[in-house]
Amino acid sequence: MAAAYNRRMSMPDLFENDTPRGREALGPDAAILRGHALPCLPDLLPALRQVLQAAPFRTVFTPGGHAMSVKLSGCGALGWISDAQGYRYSPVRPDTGTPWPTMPDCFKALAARAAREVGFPAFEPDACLINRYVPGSRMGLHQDRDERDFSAPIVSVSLGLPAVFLFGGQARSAPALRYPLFHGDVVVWGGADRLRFHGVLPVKHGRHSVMGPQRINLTFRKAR
Ligand code: MD6
Ligand code: FE
Repeated sequence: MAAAYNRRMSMPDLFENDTPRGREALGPDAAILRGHALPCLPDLLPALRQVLQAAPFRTVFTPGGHAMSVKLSGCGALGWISDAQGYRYSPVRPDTGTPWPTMPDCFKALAARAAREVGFPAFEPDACLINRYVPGSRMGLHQDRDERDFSAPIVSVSLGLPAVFLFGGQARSAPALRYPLFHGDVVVWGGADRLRFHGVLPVKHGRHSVMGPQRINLTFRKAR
């Protein structure tokens, strides 16, 4: 995968596909795929609406008892939850005790295609965490490390209002670079970059023409 990174660095692959969507390397095994989700939004947005009708956004509390500024939902066999017992994945929703909505096929296909483009050809997510950021919502620097197997990447899809993504190093203290993320952008990080610290700066006020006054982030993981 390092070879692919060198190839990307020496020859930006704007024209590798017929759509000049562009790719920005964030590391040897991490990249932003600009606009990668746009072609599937006609299927994805109605499917997302159905998932959110079945499992509405909820406020989630950290193990320390603080409300997270993002609101959470999810779909797939497993959902990420947080409460006084800690962060973990659960096959049932904490509010109802019932399973999470099924992950729509177009969600899985998008995540698998994005992962493949960054060098992870066998990505089969079993969890899709859905986060809603209203203006002012943020995500502090953290590692995604509640999954059992770090050989699978994380795939993150941005919808709605723009945000600034922080991508740091393997230690919290390492400096983080700032990357703007826009509606339809997809970030993939795995391999050597899988445990890098990352976060999102407070989302600025605004109204997105399709999504309204919010940013929604879908993060796909293989939890088990
Ligand atoms: C983003 N989100 O919103 C990146 N991680 O672009 C995350 O890194 C993230 O939203 C863990 C849980 C929820 C998240
Ligand atoms: Fe994360």
